[in-house]
Amino acid sequence: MTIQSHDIDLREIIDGLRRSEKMISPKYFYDERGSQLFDQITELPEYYPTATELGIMRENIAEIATLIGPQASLIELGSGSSMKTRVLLETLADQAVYVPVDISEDHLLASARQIRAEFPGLEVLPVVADFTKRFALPDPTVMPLRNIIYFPGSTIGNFTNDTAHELLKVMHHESGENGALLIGVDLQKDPGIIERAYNDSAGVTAAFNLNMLRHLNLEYGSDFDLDAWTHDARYNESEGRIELRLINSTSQTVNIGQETVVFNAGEGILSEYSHKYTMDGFAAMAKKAGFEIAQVWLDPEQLFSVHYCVRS
Ligand code: AVJ
Repeated sequence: MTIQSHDIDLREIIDGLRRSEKMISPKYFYDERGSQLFDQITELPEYYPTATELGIMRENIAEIATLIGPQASLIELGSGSSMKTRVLLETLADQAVYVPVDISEDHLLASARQIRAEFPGLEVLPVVADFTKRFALPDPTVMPLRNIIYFPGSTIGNFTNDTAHELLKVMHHESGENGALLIGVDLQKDPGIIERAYNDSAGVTAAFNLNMLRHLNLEYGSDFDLDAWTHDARYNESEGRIELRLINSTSQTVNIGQETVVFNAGEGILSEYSHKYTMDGFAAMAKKAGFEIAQVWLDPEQLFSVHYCVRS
């Protein structure tokens, strides 16, 4: 990380803590330990999204590969450990380039190295970037025929309507002339199923949430008293989203950068939204950003959806 982007992040964090409801962006979950904890979340029995999406991909992979076609550049936003991508890369025989984009550098480079070893003919060009802001695409040695933006995991759910729209517009731009978007979208369902997915019995999601403060202490020199915070996750039915918070049990003053932030006992920090969509709701959002849903695949229980969107 450059000194400059570090300072910009610090400013963003402090600004979030100055709001009437204190908040920190979920992107600060993902240091090395946070990325590992997230990988553990994806293996929890209660966390249905990953296994369900993987099942949808496996079930429909031939059709997906046909839609993508040969010699494409697959640009994955928030690639993490690139688990779901393997299913794609194994089937896309004549694939030109894979561009994994992630904010967690060590994790990204390690999984890029692994993908390179597993797919020797594939050009792998990792980009360390915060994909919520515009970033430059790398230059591949052979010009791909088209760009496919891959955004699995329902990471879109982290964003409120306005910012999700902005992000979809960036993807629209980056997909280029005859490009497309392949996106995983978690669906609205029985709130009990959703709440259990974010309150797992092994406590991994709690550790993941709390790791954010540990990350801030290490990387941005804050002094959150880590023992004083607990994990809270509840489904907001009217907004159709899970809300993760860190709740403070004591009152404490936290130093961060050159500033101090006061927390009352019981006060929370909003750390994540995870929006769940209806099919129509997502289609409307995609349409506003210039995408048309050309194909959609679901699991039998209709927990999760994968959409193939083309430019309208
Ligand atoms: C990576 C944003 C899709 O919202 O389900 C999992 C993150 N947070 N458990 C999600 C997450 C807590 C996850 N996304």
